[in-house]
Amino acid sequence: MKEDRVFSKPIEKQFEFDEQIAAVFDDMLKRSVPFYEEAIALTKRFALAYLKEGGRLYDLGCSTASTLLDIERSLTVHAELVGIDNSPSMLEQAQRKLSVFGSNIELKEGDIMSYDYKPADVFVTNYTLQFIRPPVREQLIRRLFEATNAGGAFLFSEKVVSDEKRLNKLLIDGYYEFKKNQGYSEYEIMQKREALENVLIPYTEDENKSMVERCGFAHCETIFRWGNFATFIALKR
Ligand code: GEK
Repeated sequence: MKEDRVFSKPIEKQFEFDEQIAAVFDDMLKRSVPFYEEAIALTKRFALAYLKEGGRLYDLGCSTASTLLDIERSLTVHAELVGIDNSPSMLEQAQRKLSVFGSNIELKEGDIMSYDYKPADVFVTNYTLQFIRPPVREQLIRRLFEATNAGGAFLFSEKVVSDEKRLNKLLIDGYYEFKKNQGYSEYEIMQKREALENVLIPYTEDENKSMVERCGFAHCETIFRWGNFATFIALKR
């Protein structure tokens, strides 16, 4: 796995999911998202519980398809697994992995905002809603709710903030310490923070929950939280 050193040089533009990021992406996520592997393991566990025989699961912002491959390996039913991403570089990396594993996952290049979703038992969007502009984020969730089969689930992970000022600072400090412990320098951390400014817009845990409930999901539960990262499940009755 190629090591992520993207932000060790001065940045020239806002954060983009381009070739440079895609090439180091698996390493970047493991070292930038606390408990990434555990969050994916939980996503898999809950996704499998709601995925029915002959059903369909979408992973929105599937990047290099790590989550989908993990789910496919544990499937006990016949189901269609579809990954959507609008970054051709990410999908190239994903396709390479799919070929190595002889996978049947379908990859689609497209914008998750306008994609024509077929009915599905499970929607997954891990660390991706945060990149959707707030004025249209709820629109997307509403569309996902409509496409979710009764008895289905929506699983999502997000970076979160606190609306209590001091707590929010402590959460951010804790996160930077995590990144330092993963081998990122202070310079790299600050550069990435700058590149993500106005690109990654996190909500509070409560804002995420009320958003999906406003869109029709009957219940939303936090199934994992470490500092400013959380994984949720929302159900459609
Ligand atoms: C993982 N889920 O490994 N349409 C399609 N794709 C998009 C859009 C959009 N509008 N906006 C962003 N993306 C993965 C990690 S990364 C999270 C997800 C991160 C895609 C973008 O190209 C990228 O691949 C992904 O969403 C977000 O768990 O890098 O922090």
